[in-house]
Amino acid sequence: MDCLKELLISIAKPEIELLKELRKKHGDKVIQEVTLGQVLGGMKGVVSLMTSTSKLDPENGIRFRGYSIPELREQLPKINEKDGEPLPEGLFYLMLMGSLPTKADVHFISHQWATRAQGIPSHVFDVINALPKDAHPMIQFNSAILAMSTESAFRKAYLNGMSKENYWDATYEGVMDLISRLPIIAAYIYRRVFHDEKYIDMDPSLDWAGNLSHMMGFDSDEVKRLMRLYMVIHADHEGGNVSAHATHLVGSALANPYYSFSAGMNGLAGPLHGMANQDVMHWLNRMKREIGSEQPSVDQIREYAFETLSKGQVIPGYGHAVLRKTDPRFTVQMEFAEKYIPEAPYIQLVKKVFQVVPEVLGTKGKIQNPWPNVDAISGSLLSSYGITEYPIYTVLFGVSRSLGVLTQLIWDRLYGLPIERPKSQTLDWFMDKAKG
Ligand code: CMX
Repeated sequence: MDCLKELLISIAKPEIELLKELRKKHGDKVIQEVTLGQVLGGMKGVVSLMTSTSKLDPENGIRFRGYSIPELREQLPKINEKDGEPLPEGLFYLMLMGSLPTKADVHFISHQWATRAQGIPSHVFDVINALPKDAHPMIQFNSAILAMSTESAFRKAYLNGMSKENYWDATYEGVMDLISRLPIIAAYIYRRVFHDEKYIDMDPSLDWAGNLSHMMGFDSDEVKRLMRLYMVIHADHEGGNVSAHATHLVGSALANPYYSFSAGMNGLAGPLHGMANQDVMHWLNRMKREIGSEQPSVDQIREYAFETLSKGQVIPGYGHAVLRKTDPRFTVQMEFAEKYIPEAPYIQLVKKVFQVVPEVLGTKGKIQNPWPNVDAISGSLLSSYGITEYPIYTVLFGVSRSLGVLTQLIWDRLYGLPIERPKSQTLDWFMDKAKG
């Protein structure tokens, strides 16, 4: 057993006992009343999942094992201490172990992933190549993830009579393989679709995010720095968001990590979730085209935003199911942009949109949160650094999201969480409840 796994099981054992005790002694305790409106309104605010990797506060945003994004930027190990961004390997360690890693821990994970990444079977690339080039990159990404499940250590061990106590171990092996390989898959799709199939080999001496940037064809320190930040801030958003919940739900049937993560990625591909990052770019570009200006004025943007609402459309990049303030993931990207590329035209535009859209959405009355989310700026930032092909943005989100949802899956198996099976009722049942 490698040192990471040994540490993990030693950390997990007391927690597993604690959970057993909790369920045995306090299983009958009522923790919350649930209204009919909550059930029919997407179960917002209904506590029904246990996830320790991160926690989302409506006012202050995400904290990973208690650490805010600014704290992570300060305290996680970096390649370049003076002017760098934290390594996603460090965030993975933090989410898995619950404490900050040392540089040696991060180096160990980087090395593990670079080694494991070498083993992608050739049929995975055949599967991608069998799809039309104009198939959305998320279709290609998810097909590759499913095709990789032929390698699932979990399924093989299960068929060989693996005991329940060892589910976490086989899951860990699949998760480490899967995470290590996603940058290669994402970069392969990017080069296939947008760069005439001119592929770039991985450089095993690079870190995970640096390698993604390298294999996509961006070797500057600037893009690698951006990629590390991007991979950190999109990694996790507690357990109830669509990609995390879908991964957990499918995993609860003991589906292997590839099937489970694929389910999450299908959810991420929805325009109300991860696809919003590219939709923002389409919205900005449509606005520029229709107004006939590269830099529309604040008044013109206001009018365009009202027009979008009047057509019954959403303004992508704004609003959130949990957050009630500006998303700190938006703020940190804006800080990054202000520091390095304040004059970039898309950044200028995003700032103007930010000045008026919350006010426009506020007039709608029913919206709970008119403030920008992570997607309001991420595409503009990537695009300003030369990654101008919008359909790849959700794939990059997906590569990052693997860190959180797959760490959650390892912990689901450590805790031995059961199959998820909420009760559904008919409309008549709800009508009767309303009367009674
Ligand atoms: N533009 C227009 N209308 C919006 C809106 C927006 N950006 N955000 C919310 N609304 C509307 C909702 O559609 C809903 O209208 P109906 O009652 O007619 O259905 C009403 O305002 C109330 O919604 P809410 O309770 O405030 O928000 P929800 O929890 O239902 O939805 C979200 C949250 C993110 C889906 C929604 O804000 C939205 O569609 N935003 C735009 C898409 C987006 O940016 N998604 C990315 C989110 C972050 C991520 O996962 O990556």
